[in-house]
Amino acid sequence: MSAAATHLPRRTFAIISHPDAGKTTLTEKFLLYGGAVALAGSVTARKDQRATASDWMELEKQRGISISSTVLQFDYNGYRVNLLDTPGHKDFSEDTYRVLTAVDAAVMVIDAGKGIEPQTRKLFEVCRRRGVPIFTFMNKCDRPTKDPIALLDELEQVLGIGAFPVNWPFGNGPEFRGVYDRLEKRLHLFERTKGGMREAPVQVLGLDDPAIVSRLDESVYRQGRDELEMLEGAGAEFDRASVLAGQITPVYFGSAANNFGVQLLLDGFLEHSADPGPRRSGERMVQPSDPSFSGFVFKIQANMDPKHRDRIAFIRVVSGRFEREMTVVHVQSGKRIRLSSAQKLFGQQRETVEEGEAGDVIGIIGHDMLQIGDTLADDRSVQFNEIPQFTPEVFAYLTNPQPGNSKKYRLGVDQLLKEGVVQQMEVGAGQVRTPILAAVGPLQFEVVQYRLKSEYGAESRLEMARWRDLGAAVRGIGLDRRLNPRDVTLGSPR
Ligand SMILES: Nc1nc2c(ncn2[C@@H]2O[C@H](COP(=O)(O)OP(=O)(O)OP(=O)(O)O)[C@@H](O)[C@H]2O)c(=O)[nH]1
Ligand SMILES: [Mg+2]
Repeated sequence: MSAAATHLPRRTFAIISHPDAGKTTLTEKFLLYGGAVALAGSVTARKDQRATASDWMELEKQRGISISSTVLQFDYNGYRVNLLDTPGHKDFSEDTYRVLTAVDAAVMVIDAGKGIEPQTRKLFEVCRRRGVPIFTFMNKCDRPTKDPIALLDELEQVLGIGAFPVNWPFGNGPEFRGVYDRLEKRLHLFERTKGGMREAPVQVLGLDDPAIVSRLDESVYRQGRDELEMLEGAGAEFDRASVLAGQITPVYFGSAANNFGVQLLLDGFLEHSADPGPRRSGERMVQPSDPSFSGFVFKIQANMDPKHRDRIAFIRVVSGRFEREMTVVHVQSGKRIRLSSAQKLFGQQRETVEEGEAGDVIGIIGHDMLQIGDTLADDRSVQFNEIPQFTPEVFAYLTNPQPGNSKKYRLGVDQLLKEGVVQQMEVGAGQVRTPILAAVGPLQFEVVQYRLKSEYGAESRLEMARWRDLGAAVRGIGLDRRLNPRDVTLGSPR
């Protein structure tokens, strides 16, 4: 890595939304435009057969949904981008919420045919509470959408955030031809490519260019112009300070699958979003410019690479410089540890990273004591407390049906608990304490069982705990329906 490259400004952001709005597809297209992949994953392939850089887990490929967030780092246009694709399904929202602690901005993807869906709304609220600026991508404009003006109204009415359309769609659904960039005052007309695997050819014109006639239906052109006039009449100016304060969301229209509007979004986002921000440690804010190194673990994932059965702790660097081989304090244990095996991540792929700075996400291998939420720092008085904890809503007993296989079973369960795939609690009183798995949603249990089998070769049997049974068990320690993880002995993964 050259010295110049290490001084690239950083952008660290998550892509969030309700399931299926197109986060992974958009991620893949960012990578395509960012020059990080040569061909975008098989977007037109059947859902169960696709191959994207971010949905690398076997179960994700099979189901066509994202289960676990993924980190992708690449350089583009003078920036070092740390991009985190998150799962939309609410059962995996714990993972998504943890990722939101590690980013400085979010791109919220909305299916323009559906408008704001429940999970998008929840994630938006989390971002707002954290003061994270939000950029909006109205996706799937290649299919019939809601009226664009109504979509802006929805942002304002449902989410209570001001909306500034940075670009504006020309044509709707099959007639969708392009977008007008209101800041640059240029119309971008796109052409579809087969499967959207390559960048879409684009023609950029002024709004009065006579060449438009040959490319656009008169009615599409008229309508676009009328709507633009109306927007200009409303008189709002683009104000970056309001964007960074989370009061206004810049809105971009497009179609991730067809690569329409993707580059405008990426370029606009990088230009208008914020540099890495500070994080709180007790009473003080640790600034990115602070020379001493600090960071925290926001995610742990094992077995990402079947060739190396190891676990990676994902760290967000908050301040100072990271250098390979550096020794830092693991604040929770007070021990000094050497960060020799540090990796830069690109989905499932990784390569050794020599240095990093505030905003970067780095993978650390081989320190089993690291847990989600832990702080690594030069200064042992720094301690971040970023990671939210969820109140579980579903509970299950997990048992090993193959006593001869208990070593693999135990190893797998321990690891998945450390990753926070589910939580473990103990219910009951005195001598009779039974471990029970607790999760936000039942799909988390499915992931546990699937991963136990595929990554550890361990069968398992799961039995959902009914509230009635659980009630009897938890009454012993004085709990009721409002069972809260803090009130229950957490099976220590350490
Ligand atoms: N028509 C159309 N389909 C799209 C577009 N973008 C994505 N899709 C499709 O929408 C489906 C869901 O896309 P994903 O990218 O997996 O959605 P996601 O938001 O990552 O979903 P989860 O991670 O499971 O929450 C896929 O079948 C995509 O091909 C688009 O611009 N137009
Ligand atoms: Mg996804």
